[in-house]
Amino acid sequence: MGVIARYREHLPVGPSTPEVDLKEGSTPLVPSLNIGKALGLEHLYFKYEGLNPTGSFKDRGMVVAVAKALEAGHRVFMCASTGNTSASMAAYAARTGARAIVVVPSGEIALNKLSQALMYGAKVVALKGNFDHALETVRDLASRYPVALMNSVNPHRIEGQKTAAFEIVDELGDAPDYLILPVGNAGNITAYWRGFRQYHAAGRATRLPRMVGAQAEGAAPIVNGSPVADPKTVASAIKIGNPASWEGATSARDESGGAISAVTDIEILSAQIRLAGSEGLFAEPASAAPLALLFRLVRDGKIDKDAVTVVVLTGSGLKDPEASLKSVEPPIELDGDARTLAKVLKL
Ligand code: AN7
Repeated sequence: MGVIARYREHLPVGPSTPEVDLKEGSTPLVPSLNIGKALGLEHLYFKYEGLNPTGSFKDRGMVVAVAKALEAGHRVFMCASTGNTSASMAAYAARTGARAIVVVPSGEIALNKLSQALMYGAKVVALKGNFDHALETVRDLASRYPVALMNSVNPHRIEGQKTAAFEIVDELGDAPDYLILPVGNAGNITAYWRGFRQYHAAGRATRLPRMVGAQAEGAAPIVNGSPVADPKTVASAIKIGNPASWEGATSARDESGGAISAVTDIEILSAQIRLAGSEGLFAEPASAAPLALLFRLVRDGKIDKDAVTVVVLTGSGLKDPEASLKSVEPPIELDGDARTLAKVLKL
């Protein structure tokens, strides 16, 4: 079942909305076995969004945005992207026979995300400049031409993405104490907060979580309180200097009593490798930013040890292996037999 079928009554869909799905959503909430123990946290979970059909959480919002765009008669979809949005939009366009045009910052997105958009048959434009410039350009174009803008400024994207909050509450039986996630264009933190509030209002949860957002230090406009002209980080998914949903992020933070803080690239890569090596969960660098922040919050004594904490792993590690390979030992090159192999392995 996809997210529209599963959460229909909470979504802006009706009888004239076409049925679209790639069986997205319903991703696992994996309990931590080792990191939680090491940190002294009894109830640590990872919401593994990398298991969505295109490998990131973007599929949740895209399926709703695509269904609504088709309902409105659109047949050309367009977005700017740091990679995952473009992969997701291209997949749903392929599935529904629509045209996909994606604009990515030239040379700035992970190869595997680019390969997804190309394989799904999108027209890909690599635009000189950063993501913020690409988004500005696409918004300008969409205001003048008959194309459906599929970035998270499209309100249906946020509607679909809020279903991840519903799933967490459905599985835990209540909202967690902390929800920690990466913040780039800030659509997802906006969406989760809406989802938690709606479920709370509907009596499905007795409490609301504190919303904690992680930005990368070189791309931390919300933490700094002003846009970053030339954002820099190894986590290319969140290399964004002027988030479209800025207001949504600060509201989520302030209304929930949460925080948005920055972590360094070194902290991100070391959290990524620890997550993979001690939990068996490979997430892309952007998705490791919230875990890096959790390490710091625990170190600073800011997380209650018996709190229920959910870290959102927004995208699969397979999206951007190049970034991750910099922080692990390369394979051992060997020409030899079992004896030489055993010697090299010190068995
Ligand atoms: C893995 O694909 O902005 O704060 O164009 O791919 O909702 O933007 C991706 C963002 C976190 C940040 N983790 O979410 C895009 C894009 C991953 C991401 C984010 C992104 P938002």
